[in-house]
Amino acid sequence: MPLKLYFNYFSEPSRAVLIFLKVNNIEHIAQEIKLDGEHKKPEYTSINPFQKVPCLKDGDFIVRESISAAKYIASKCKTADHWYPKDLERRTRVDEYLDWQHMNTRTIGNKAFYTKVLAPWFTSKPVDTQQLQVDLEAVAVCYRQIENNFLGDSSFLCGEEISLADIFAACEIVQTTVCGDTLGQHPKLQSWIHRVQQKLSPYFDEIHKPLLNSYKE
Ligand SMILES: N[C@@H](CCC(=O)N[C@@H](CS)C(=O)NCC(=O)O)C(=O)O
Repeated sequence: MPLKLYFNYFSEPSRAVLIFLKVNNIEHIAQEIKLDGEHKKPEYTSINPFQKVPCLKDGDFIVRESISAAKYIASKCKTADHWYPKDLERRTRVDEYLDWQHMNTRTIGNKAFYTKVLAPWFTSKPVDTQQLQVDLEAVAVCYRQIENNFLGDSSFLCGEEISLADIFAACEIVQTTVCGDTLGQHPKLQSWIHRVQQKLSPYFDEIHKPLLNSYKE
């Protein structure tokens, strides 16, 4: 039975897991769950009581966290070693980014996306430009930390080969580009994202199309 991924195109971790499945040519069924309420209906809640996407189902086994799901896929489907290396130190570097990003790339980027896109949509009020500026400054600090503490002089976040860390990071970072020119002051990140995009071609662009077509100004 193929793996089943419940996902949404506007969800960064959903896109990361979907891209990982596709770039590894893993047989799967991808079912889009609308975030306008479908994720809270009993049918989906019985699969993921946290009412979030993504969620991975492998037969009766359900994984409700994106990073756990990606690691599960890497082990179960024996993907190429560079995605999630067996070598302890290399693997720990990948884990380190994946642990760090929850309260950094993800939380900080989400805040800017909320201010720019979601708050005006929920409240029908114009964008709070002062708040957005504060949020974008926090994004810039976070991106400098990624450049200095993860990317350094390497081609990818955890060394010379692409890993799960790059997929998750790139999906978060692309989402902030709809909030402003978040990459303008970060040429190193721009070049890195270009490399990631090429490695994940054509899936990276394909899976980001709904987001970028909806919000890019
Ligand atoms: N820690 C979870 C976070 C998942 C998450 O926050 N998903 C968001 C979309 S990106 C969601 O489903 N939001 C719906 C809601 O909160 O109502 C993971 O990485 O899988």
